[in-house]
Amino acid sequence: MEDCIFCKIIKGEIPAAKVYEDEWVFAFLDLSQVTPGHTLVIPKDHRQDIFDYEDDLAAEVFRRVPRIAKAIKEAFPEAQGMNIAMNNGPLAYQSVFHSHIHLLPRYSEEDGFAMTFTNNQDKYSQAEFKQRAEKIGQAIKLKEDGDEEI
Ligand code: DGP
Repeated sequence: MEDCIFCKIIKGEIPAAKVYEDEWVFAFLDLSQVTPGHTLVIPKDHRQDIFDYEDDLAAEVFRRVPRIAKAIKEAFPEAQGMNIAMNNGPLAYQSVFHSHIHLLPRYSEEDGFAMTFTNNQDKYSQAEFKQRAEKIGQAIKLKEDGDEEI
């Protein structure tokens, strides 16, 4: 896609520290290096975000993530863990609109990466939980009925 920095990186028009490339994905170091080895995995075909993925592309992209994650861990044995994140939409902190998966090796609680989950468990009844789950389940079922199995 024209005017997409990540498409330009794939084409070699903008320099990047390449980690891995094959017919489906391109992986390179995130410029911000939140932690050492912070890597982005992107589909070679431009997709804006997760909502833009079809099943086959998702299978190809996501099945490569564990292999790249293990390689990062091997290259940086000091890493004690890894956060894997995908920001979808501006509200979810997406700033580059060519979808990408962040692989962030973790070294310590003070290594620069932070993520907060609020626990709202006490605010909702069992009935509300059930209703929410059914709503999502129903939407998945509608997709299955429309020939899009998951
Ligand atoms: P996000 O906020 O999830 O959309 O993350 C976008 C990331 O992309 C951000 O962590 C910085 C990185 N980034 C932006 N521009 C470039 C670039 O030109 N080269 C590289 N290597 N990374 C970039």
